[in-house]
Amino acid sequence: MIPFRFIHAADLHLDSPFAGMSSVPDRLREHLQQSTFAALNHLVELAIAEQPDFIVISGDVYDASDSSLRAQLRLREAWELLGRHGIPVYVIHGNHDPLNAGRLRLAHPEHVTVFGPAAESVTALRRSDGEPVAVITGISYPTSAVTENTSLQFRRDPSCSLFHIGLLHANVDGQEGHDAYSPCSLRDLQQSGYDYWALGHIHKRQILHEAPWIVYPGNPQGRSLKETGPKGCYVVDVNGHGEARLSFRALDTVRWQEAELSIEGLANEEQLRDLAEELLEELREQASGRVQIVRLVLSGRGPLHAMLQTGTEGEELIQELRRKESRRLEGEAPGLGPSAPVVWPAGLKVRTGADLDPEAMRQEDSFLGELLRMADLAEREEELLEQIMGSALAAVSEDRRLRMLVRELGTEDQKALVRQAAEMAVSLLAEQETKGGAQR
Ligand SMILES: [Mn+2]
Repeated sequence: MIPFRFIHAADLHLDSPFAGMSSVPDRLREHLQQSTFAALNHLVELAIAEQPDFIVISGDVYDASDSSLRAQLRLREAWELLGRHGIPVYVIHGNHDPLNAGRLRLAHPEHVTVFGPAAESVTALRRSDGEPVAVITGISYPTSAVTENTSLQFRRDPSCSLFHIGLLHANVDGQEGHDAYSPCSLRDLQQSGYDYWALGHIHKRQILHEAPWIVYPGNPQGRSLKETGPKGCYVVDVNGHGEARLSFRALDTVRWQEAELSIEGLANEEQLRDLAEELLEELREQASGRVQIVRLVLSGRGPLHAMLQTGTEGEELIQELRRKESRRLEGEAPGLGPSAPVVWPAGLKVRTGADLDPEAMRQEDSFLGELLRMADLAEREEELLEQIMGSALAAVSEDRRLRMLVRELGTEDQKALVRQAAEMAVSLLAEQETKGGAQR
């Protein structure tokens, strides 16, 4: 085999609207709305710097099937720039940008290969000498919902010794939180004989298997607090033995993240606000030019827990932090670049506990002790978890839509709910006990 290099990206979702961000200042919103295009530019810059033999993009290039003219023009600009540098691109379409979409069809330049609705294969060449280095097979979504296992169409020609790359937009092993399109199993992919499955669809970066490589690069730009952490693509180097080495490269200009803050030892709201401000400043120092959108996660046990249960205190804290950040933003020169890395407090999650000693309570031969032990058990035994969820939600089970919503909850979500319910019950009941005791 001949060594070569390629870049694997997916789910660009160009021109995502960021519709849910009504509370952010206009300048920040504009920056957000440009962020999917900025990630595309970073991808092109990376390719020009790294000189891969080709790029593969595994679906959902556009966010919407009626993709804007703006998105199409920006994509064409990117294609042209790559073309000028002699870098070919191989693309499939996914559920967000299927082939039957009513969008304007700008013709693709010759160095961009777009795969059709049935699996087809092409041979990729090394740019330096035109030697064949890889077989690339791809398949695009003809419509927005593909429910058959299209991975079965990928068949390796056993007489061909070239490195085989499969481009597929699919949900492998039914991952939660994404439509079960093009459903297939890890086993299907392993048994196909392909060396590298360049997947798209799931936005969380993950390497499901090595050699054969089964890889989701994730989307190159996070779009909500559900898509946290560094986002980018993989640069893949294949050596003369057909062994691949992957290197992740961040492409995002806006980073979504959660930041944890413990209320332990805090006596009042002022202390909490001061600590939250300190945390945001720490994040600002680590920004390296990126805008950060942050959800504070309050954790730990302390006297502030009860106050945070009403919801209003937490909301006021966030409003206060936002006011401060907005003022800072207005005072800055235009542009949200390296000189003024914005850290926007987007939300608050309260995971705190009452100022109790649950460890001691767990040992108690009391109702509260029993309650805590049962919640612990539900974390380990799914049968008990189901039973608790079933009886707690019996009242709403008559409603079909509510029933469906409940069914969509993953096991982890259910465990978190039971944990939260136990915590709430214990702190309310413990409070009652204290009050009762005082009266007596
Ligand atoms: Mn997608």
